[in-house]
Amino acid sequence: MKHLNQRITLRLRLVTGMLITLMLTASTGITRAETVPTDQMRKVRNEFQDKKFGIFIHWGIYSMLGDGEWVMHNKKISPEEYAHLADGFCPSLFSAREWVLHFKEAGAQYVTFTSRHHDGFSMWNTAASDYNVMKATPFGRDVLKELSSACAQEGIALHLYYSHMDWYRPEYPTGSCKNVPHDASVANWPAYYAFMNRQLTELLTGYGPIGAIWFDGMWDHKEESFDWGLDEQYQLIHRLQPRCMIGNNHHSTPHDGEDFQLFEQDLPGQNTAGFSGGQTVSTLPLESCQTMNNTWGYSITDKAYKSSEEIIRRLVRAAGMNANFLLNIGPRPDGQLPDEAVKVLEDVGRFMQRYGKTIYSTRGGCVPPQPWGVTTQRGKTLYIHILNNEKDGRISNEGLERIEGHLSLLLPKGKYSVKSVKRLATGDALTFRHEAGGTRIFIPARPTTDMTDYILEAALN
Ligand code: FHN
Repeated sequence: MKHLNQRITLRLRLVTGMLITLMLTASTGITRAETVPTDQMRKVRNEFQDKKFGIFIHWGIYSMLGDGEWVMHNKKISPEEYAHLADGFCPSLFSAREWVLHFKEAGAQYVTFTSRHHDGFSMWNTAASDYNVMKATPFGRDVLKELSSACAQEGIALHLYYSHMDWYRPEYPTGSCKNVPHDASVANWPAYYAFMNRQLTELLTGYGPIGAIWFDGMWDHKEESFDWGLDEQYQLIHRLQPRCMIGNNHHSTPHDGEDFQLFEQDLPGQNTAGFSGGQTVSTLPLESCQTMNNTWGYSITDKAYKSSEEIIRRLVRAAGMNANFLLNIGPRPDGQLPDEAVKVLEDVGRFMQRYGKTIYSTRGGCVPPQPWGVTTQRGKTLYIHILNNEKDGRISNEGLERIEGHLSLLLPKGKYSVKSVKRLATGDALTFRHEAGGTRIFIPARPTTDMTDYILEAALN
């Protein structure tokens, strides 16, 4: 009887969900991604937003050439020639556990690993193709298996990047990336689609709980007529792991069935990198992925690393815009993380240790981004992050105003009122007053030690 009741309740929920979806779609044209997720998925999405900070890993046989993950395409390397890289792939210093300990020390809560990038090489022991890290390399270890065990051991969630585009397989119908041409007559979409779904099934059945599948490469075919078969593929993923989220870096507003929205090298609403022209910010959880230097995969010459301070500020800005921050690392061909990346992880870790409570489990604050920085919020606590205090290694007052001889910032008027404000690092209470334009907070002379992010904590009524 109990089971019958449960089944009836479940059915009712399902039907109600479907009805709301249909009604919304019919009356507003909004896609399912914007409508009613299951209770379970709502919880998963919320937990994802709480995590706030993840590490992106671009690692594959391309790393051996030290020229980024697009080297096959950029250098017009034929699949036959490129495949020889696998013959020499033996990352003798690879330790999944060491990686994960570094991520954990940095305060990251999840890792997104490139299971298969555009070069078509699979970084796990897939039965769908011998072109994989276990069978085609002298290394002969299932890198993904090791990573998933290390993640499980250390409590880090595992997300998987999976490329829709493939420069290696002749069955994949070449799209806008034409540098590695294939004989169009052998392209076979049904075969390729079945191959991808076989691989996705393996990933979702053999590597423990997968937090998300992170698709990329769909932009290779922008033609309306090209049907990627997303509905069926997304259903497969949700059927195999109902708690697995789906994100797709198609550079446009989320499609039906997606659980979070991605922004590449940009914060939500921006389009400085040129990948977000076609997208509007949705109500889904948001994630901004960014590189430490200029490349995703290992580049032996790209030393243009952003400073740790700059990376921390990007993470904080993302949180202030209600987005997670996915920070990329391109490990070396020997399996180690570049020294520069390790240093950044250590520095970010120190910041998160001290100020993580202003980031984790917060949402973008009730005060939208301002010229001086951003706010994050948990319940009635508002964290005010002054991010412009450093310029060229010196204190800067950009975005702040000097009023009656004192430095101050204005929280513009909104549906909130401030009860008290203190400086987070010291607990010192700060003076503030309500003005016509909002709440003005007076900031004491700032020590040079808090230059990365000068944080105030305000209690709201
Ligand atoms: O082409 C890829 C690129 O190599 C990298 O994986 C990034 C990560 O966001 N996404 C693609 C470009 O949109």
